[in-house]
Amino acid sequence: MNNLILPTKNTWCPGCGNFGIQRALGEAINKTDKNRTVLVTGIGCHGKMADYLNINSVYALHGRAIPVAEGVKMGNGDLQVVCCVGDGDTYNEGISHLLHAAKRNSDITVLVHDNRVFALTVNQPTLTSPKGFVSTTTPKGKKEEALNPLEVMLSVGATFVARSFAGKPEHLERIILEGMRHPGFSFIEILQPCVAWYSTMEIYNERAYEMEKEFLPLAEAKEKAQEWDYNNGERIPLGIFYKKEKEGFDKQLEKSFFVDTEKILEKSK
Ligand SMILES: Cc1ncc(C[n+]2csc(CCOP(=O)(O)OP(=O)(O)O)c2C)c(N)n1
Repeated sequence: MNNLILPTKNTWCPGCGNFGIQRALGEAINKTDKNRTVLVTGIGCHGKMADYLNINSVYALHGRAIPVAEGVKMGNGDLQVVCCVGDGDTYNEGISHLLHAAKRNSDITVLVHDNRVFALTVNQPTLTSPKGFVSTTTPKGKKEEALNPLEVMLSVGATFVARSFAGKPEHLERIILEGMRHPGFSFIEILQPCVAWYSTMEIYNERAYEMEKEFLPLAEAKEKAQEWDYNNGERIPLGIFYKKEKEGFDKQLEKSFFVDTEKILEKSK
C-alpha cells in the first residue's frame, strides 16, 4: 500500500503517465527515510507531484528546481533530495542548471517527467519532441531534430544515468531507489505518455525494453544511448546505462570549507 499518495483532488488527465511515476516514487521513498526526504519540483503538470505526495516539498520557479535542490542539499547534507522536473522545464527553460549540477556531481536525484511536450500550457514542442511534431507553435511540424538527453548527460560527466518508463512502475521504482542511494548526481529520464498532447503509450509498450546488461563502461553507455535518438530507432533501451563512484559536491565543499577555515585559524595564531 502506497501510503504517501494523498487523497487531494487530482487534476492530471485520466491515463496520464504521472500516475505511474507517482506510484513508483512513493514506493521508493517509502523504502528510505521519508522524514529525511525533500521533494523539489518545477512548474508544469509534473510539478503537482508536490501536492499529491505526502512528503516535505518545495515548488521552485519554472526551470529552477535543480539549483533550489542543490541549495537544500548544501544546507543540510543529511537530507535526501529528489527533484521532479519536466522536459520543457529542465531541457528547455533550465538546461544550464542541469548541466552544471551534473558536472559538479551535486548529490541530488533528478527525475525528468519527459512527455516530450510543454503539457500544462497546452502543447508546445520541447527539445525532446521529434522532428515533424505538430503543436500550437509548429502547426506545420517541428523543423529541428530532437535532443538526446542521455548523450548530453553522459558527455558532461553525470555519475548516474538511467532511463525508465512511467508504464513500468516496478522498473521505475528500482531505478529511483538506485538513484537515491547513489552518492552523487543521479539523472533519471522517464518516458511519460501524455494522453492530451502526445499519446505515446502504445509506441513505448511496443519498443521499450529492459537492458540485460546495465552499468556499462562510458564509451559503451554512449553507444547504447544512441540506439534510440528520440527521432529514429526501432528499440528503446531502459535501465541504468552508467554509474561511477565519485564524492558528491556537498561533501567536497564541506571538506574544503573546513580545511580553509583551519588554515585561516592556524595563520591567525
Ligand atoms: C519562467 C516561466 N516561463 C513560463 C511559464 C509558463 N509555464 C507554466 S507550465 C509550463 C509548461 C511546462 O511544461 P513541462 O516542463 O514540459 O511540464 P509538463 O506540464 O509537461 O509536465 C510553462 C511554459 C512559467 N510559469 N514560468
